[in-house]
Amino acid sequence: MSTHDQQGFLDFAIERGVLRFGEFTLKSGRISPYFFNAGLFNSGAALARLGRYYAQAIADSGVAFDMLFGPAYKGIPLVSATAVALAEHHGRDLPWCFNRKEAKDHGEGGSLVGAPLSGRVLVVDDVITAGTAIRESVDIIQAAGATLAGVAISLNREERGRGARSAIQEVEESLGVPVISIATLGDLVAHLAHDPAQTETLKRVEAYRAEYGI
Ligand code: OMP
Repeated sequence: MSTHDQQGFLDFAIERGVLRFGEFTLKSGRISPYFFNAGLFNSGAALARLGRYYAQAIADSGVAFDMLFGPAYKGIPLVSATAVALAEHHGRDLPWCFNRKEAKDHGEGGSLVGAPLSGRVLVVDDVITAGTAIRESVDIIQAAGATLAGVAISLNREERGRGARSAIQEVEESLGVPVISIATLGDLVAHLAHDPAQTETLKRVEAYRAEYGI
């Protein structure tokens, strides 16, 4: 049973302009009536609060893991904020690391920064739509001889992946690990349904869900 506050998180994302409504072309080419831009949690207090939402969702999930990994670039502040919140609010001081996009050939070398990748690794990322980005993290973790324990994201868009199932289900089944999300498209629909001013947006989101949802 989840104890974290999905509706509070969505209010927070809308207030910060992170979650916007309009017309957006996704990485997959789909035209979406909403977009979640985690880069706009761009103040100290906003990032700290975001880290607490991630940490709570992770704690609620009960998933077992030994360390955290944030994929470059957007996963880097997310994983650091989550590591801080797990230590400060959940009594779990865990190692964490991130990758560089370009390998360095001098200085400390290597493409990983932070704690060495080992044991069961939880990936912290922003959004999964079609599941392309997450597969790169899996390659990095496996190349280091570590194991993927799961993936924690802000928003599960609950869209079909390459087949009939959702991209998240495909990731969960092909990789054999859970995907933890702070909020889902279902939570967003419930959120919009509570606000009479959002009737038109709700209609567009529901039409999009009918076309690309699961
Ligand atoms: P997939 O690789 O298709 O799973 O898409 C995930 C990536 O899409 C994210 O890491 C973002 O770069 C981007 N994205 C968002 O950030 N927010 C959204 O609401 C939708 C997308 C997207 O393009 O699908």
